[in-house]
Amino acid sequence: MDLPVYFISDAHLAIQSSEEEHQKQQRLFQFFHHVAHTGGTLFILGDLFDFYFEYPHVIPKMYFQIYHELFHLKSKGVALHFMVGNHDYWFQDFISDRLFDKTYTDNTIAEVNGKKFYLTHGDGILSWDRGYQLLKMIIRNPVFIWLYRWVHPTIGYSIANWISKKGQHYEHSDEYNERVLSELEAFTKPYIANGFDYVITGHYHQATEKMINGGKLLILGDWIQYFSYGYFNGNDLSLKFWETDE
Ligand SMILES: [Mn+2]
Repeated sequence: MDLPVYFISDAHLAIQSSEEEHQKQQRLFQFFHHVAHTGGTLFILGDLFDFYFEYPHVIPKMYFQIYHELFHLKSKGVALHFMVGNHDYWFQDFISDRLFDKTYTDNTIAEVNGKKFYLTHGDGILSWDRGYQLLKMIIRNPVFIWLYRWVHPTIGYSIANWISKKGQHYEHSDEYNERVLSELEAFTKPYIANGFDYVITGHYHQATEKMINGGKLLILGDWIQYFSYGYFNGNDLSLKFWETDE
């Protein structure tokens, strides 16, 4: 991977447009322009889209601008890596062959400049979240996906929009964040003990970096409330926050 490497996750770009959504996307695109300027690699660790479902001949049109911005980044020579999350798992070849240089459907390891990374979107890690682990099996099930693909897109997207409006609030209490952090620390320790330098995860909508036994756990935050990103310059990995005037 070319240096520097930028890591982001959880932009949850919305199906429906709104002024708030427009502001959020403008901020993300400013960051992209910065990345285009420095060059390197952009690694998106999942949930770029709040809902993405691609069909053999059809892609969702509401994300036109992000396709455009990503394609621009790519044309500037920035390498684009995308690990799909629990909101954008249902891609096809537009994502994997046209837009991104590399797409990952599962956790992966990477070695950059002699440093070892363990990369995960992060869903399904929490020990108390058995219900989610069952849901993850269903939404990744090929038969379920095959069936959903035969539902008319207008209906398919209405269902997704309904679910997305019902649920999802991403601001968590300090107490909840502490509980998540201690689980993720326990998850990270064996990797550090086995020679990894860094574990990076998204999904939890908290922006935290923590040294663990000489390695580091980085929880990426999001592009809804934190506008945070991981930055690896070849020697060190750090958590940064995008300021609009950068
Ligand atoms: Mn997620």
